[in-house]
Amino acid sequence: MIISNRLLSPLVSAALCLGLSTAVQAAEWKGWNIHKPDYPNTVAMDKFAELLDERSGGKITLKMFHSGVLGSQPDGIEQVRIGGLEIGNFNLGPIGPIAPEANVVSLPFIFKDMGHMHRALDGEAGEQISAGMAKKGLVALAWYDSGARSFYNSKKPVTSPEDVVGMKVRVMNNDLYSGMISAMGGNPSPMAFSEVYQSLKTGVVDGAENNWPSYESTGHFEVAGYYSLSQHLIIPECVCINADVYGALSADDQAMVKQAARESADLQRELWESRAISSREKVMAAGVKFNEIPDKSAFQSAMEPVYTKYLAANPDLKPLVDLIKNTD
Ligand code: BDP
Repeated sequence: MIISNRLLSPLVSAALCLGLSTAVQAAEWKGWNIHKPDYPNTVAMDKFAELLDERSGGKITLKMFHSGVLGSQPDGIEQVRIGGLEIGNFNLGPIGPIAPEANVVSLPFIFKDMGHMHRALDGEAGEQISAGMAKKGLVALAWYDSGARSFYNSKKPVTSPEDVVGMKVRVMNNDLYSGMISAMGGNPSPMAFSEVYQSLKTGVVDGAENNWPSYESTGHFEVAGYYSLSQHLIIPECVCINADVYGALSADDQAMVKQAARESADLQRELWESRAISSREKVMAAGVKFNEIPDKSAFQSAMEPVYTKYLAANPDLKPLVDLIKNTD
C-alpha cells in the first residue's frame, strides 16, 4: 500500500514533535567525581543520581563518571562552570582560586574541628561562600565531608614545621597551599591527584597531605609510610551544579534537586565517619608509622604569612574570616 504524501507528512511531523518534545523535556546530566567505586563520595553521588531519577519520574537522569575518568579536578570544575558537564562533587580547595569567598576554607587551621566547620557552613558563612561560588557559575546544592588533612611522607615523622624544611610536598592546585608549604620552608609541588602515587614512589615528591580515606584509597600509604596528624586543613566538598542549568529549572524541581543532594550528603557524612576509622585501621595494620602532634601552635604561627597574603589580596573578605573564627 502506498501512503500518500498528504497523509504521511502530518504523521511524520506528529511523531517528530512527540520525539522532540520528550528529548527537550528529559534532561540527561553528566557528573564528575574523582573517587573510586567504594569511596563514600562515590556511593553518595550514585544515591543522588538514583533519587533524581526516582523523584523526577525519569525526567532528570544523572550519569556519574567516577574515578576521575573525565579529567583532573580543575578541569572538571571548569567543565561544570561552562556547562560541558552539569554536576560535580568538588573539594573546595581547587574552587578557591576561582571564587575567593570559597578560598576562606583553605586557610590552614581556620576550623578548630569538623563540628566547627559544619556550624560555619550551615550558617551565614556558608551562605556567603555559596553566593561567591554562584557568581562564578557553580551552585552548591549540599556539602560533603572530607575530614582533616595531615602531612605524610616517605622520609621521617613530622613533629614541627622545621621537619618540613627542604621537603618536596605535593599540594592541590591553589596558591594558598603552596604558600603554606613555603611558610614552613618546604618546596610545594602542585599536582593532579592521579599523579601523586607515582611521584611519591619515584621520589619526584617526598610527601603530600590528605585525610585518612584518601591516603588509604590511593595507596599512598604504600609509598609514603609516615603519617603525622597535623590536621592543618578541614576542607568541605560540594555537590555542585552548573548555575544556568539550575536556574532553568522550575522552583519545584530546584527544591527537589537540592533535597536529593542533601539526602545524599547525609549518607556521605555517615559513610565518611566509618570510612575514616576503617581507612586508618587499614593503613596502621599495613605498618604506617603514625605520630600525633599534640601541640600544633608552632604550625599555626608558621601560617601567619598565608593569612596576611590572602587578606592583602582580599581585604573585603576579612569579615568572613572573622565570622568563621568567631563561630562557636
Ligand atoms: C581528596 C579530595 C579530592 C581531592 C584530593 C586531592 O576528596 O577531591 O582531589 O583530596 O588531594 O581528599 O587532590
